[in-house]
Amino acid sequence: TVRALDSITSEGELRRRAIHVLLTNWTGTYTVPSRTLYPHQWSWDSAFIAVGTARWSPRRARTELLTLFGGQWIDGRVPHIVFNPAVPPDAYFPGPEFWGARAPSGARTSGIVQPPVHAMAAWRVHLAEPDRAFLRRLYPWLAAQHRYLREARRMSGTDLVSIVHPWESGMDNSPAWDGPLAAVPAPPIGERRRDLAHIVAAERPTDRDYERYIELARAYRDGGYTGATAFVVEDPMFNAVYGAAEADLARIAAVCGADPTPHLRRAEEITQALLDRLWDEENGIFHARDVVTGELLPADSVSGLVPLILPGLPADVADRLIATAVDRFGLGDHLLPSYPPGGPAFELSRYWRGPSWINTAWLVLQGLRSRDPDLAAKLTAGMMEAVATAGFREYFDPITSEGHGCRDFSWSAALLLDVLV
Ligand code: 9WN
Repeated sequence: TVRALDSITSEGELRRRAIHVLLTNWTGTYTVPSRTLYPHQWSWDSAFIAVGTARWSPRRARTELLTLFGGQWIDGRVPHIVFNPAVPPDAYFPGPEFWGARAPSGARTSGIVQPPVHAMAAWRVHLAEPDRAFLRRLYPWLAAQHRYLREARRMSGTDLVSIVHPWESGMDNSPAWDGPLAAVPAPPIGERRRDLAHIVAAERPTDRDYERYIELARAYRDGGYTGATAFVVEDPMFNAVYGAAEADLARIAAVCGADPTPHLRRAEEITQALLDRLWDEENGIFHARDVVTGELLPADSVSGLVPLILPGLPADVADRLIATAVDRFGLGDHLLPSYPPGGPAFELSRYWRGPSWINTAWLVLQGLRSRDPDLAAKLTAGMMEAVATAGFREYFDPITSEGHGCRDFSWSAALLLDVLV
């Protein structure tokens, strides 16, 4: 009983601290991912933040999502950054001047997207406190977000959507992108990086990576934010989230009195296309496909486990994915790394090349809960242990839980609140 009491007390303490981080990062209309490193509104961050915020203030969670969609473009895209006009333009690079884009609302934004977790988030916000008026308002915007992906991003002509920049994957310097990025020219960018004012270089992407990120973004911008870039990739996590979000859009449509069937059909089509195009039967994991060369990209990444969230994933595929997560990613022994510790590109503390992140753990958890409750419980315990040991850091050493990246990182706090319930 003493043990049980200890763990209850520490869960209460974790919850209190998580809410404190979210309060500190709240601006009045949305939550910054980090006051120092990321002082604007980020697209998929806001979706994760809404999921956790709904656990203590559903009203704020609704505002978070509605504010983000205030940056939506006419074509339906939800930009990966909506810039805060009150923040000095040089606080983050590349800032509003570089992107040179405005939403119809007047908000200055970037021109690329991030994984469409938003319908998943909106559904969870509604479950925390049912609010049909909120869903009715958001549904057409979510539907437009998905229409943009379907119409502008099915670049292989299949049911999968492509990303045209590593930032769109949310896993910027994943080893999966090393091959396609090697082909991108990299003119020097000078001293413009701002991230290195806050975080040691060894925990961030390299200058070579940044040169390519900027070159790809410049080329896409100069093409009017349409068409392809030199980097066109079908990513398993992006597409799995897109499929799972269609399944949640069906639920949202039903509450709004709209027809859920097109969403359900699309969720099935996306699941099938993932199986046809990205499932690597030999290695028991989903791999990204380079749409420029047509080749599957060989690096394993946690992205390749996220299709577990698809409700229609066949049981034998799910079983193999879980086995891969246990055998190669150490799921059950420690927090889920972004890249397998035994792999040739593994780095303990460099961003998306090994460290564990709370958001990808949370996504995998959504798929594990019904399929393997024991492993799901271990993963939840791993998430709690990481933040109890290191605080709400941006990412963690997968073995020791040592914290890396920025402190008081919003989605680490928000998603912890969600799993503490
Ligand atoms: C570029 C905000 C974002 C996350 C991404 C993460 C990182 C930005 C950066 O921070 O990317 O979008 O400046 O490195 O990779 O997943 O959304 O938290």
